[in-house]
Amino acid sequence: MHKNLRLYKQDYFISDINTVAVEKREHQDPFPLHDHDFDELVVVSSGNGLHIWNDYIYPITSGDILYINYDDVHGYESVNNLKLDNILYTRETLFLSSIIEKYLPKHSAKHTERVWRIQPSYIKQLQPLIEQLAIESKKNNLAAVHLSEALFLQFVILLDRIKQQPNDIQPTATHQLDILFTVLHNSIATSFNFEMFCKDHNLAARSLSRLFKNQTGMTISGYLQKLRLCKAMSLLRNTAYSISIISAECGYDDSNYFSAVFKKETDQTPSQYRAKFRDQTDNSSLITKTNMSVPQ
Ligand code: RM4
Ligand code: NI
Repeated sequence: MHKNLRLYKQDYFISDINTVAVEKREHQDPFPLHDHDFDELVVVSSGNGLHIWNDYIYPITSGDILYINYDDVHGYESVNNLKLDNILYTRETLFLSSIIEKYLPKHSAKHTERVWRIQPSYIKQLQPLIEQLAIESKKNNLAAVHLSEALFLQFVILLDRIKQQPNDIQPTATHQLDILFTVLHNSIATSFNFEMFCKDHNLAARSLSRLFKNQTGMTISGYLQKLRLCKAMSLLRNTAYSISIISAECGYDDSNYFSAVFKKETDQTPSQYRAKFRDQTDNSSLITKTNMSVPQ
């Protein structure tokens, strides 16, 4: 295992007794992969960028709320005027832990349950609370620490309430496509059900598929198939994985079906494709299932 950058509480919290801190980023620069010895709530207020989160890459933009666990590895890339606020907290040692915990996603929750997007108008409403918290958390007396936690509690309750609210305002077309692209890119190895996706995100299926077609010239399933084949080609070139492992990594349960699709789309079988590259590559540089993780 290689070591990532690790950020420490002592560099961001005003003293040992503080349990909450605010780090505002008017311009979040690209930031290398890291973990922390504290948890982090990220509120994105404008701009956009790519958020690398463990093995996933998500486009992020205004209204995104992310709950990062201390042991998550994350970072930012391709940022564009990305503005965010980090609320750092030591989940294990909060004085108000028993109440605050009720409003935080579980440590074990999947990423998809630790990120959501709220209307930008809500972000505006939350801003004054972040400002207050920023001021309070810079004091190191016990009352200020308690007050910071009370403000943090207020913050997570409001976020939870916003999340519960029926979201009847349709996100903009760009927003909808953004969410769809993200989910598709994260569905290469798993199944994807468009109807379910639309239901979960409260989106109109017909107009979204039309939008998608206009934007990409492809159907949604055609696009996902392309993503899967690209991934398969990369695995065939760069790894020594068996065809059945590769078909599973690319979301195909049946490797015969995978091979048939591959042949239809590329005019060659997966093994023929691999052999073509194998002639030019030194086999020892290939990744085997045991010596490294799959390159993304
Ligand atoms: C960085 C970046 C990191 C955060 C630190 C405190 O700019 O936002 O994710 O952990 O600040
Ligand atoms: Ni971080």
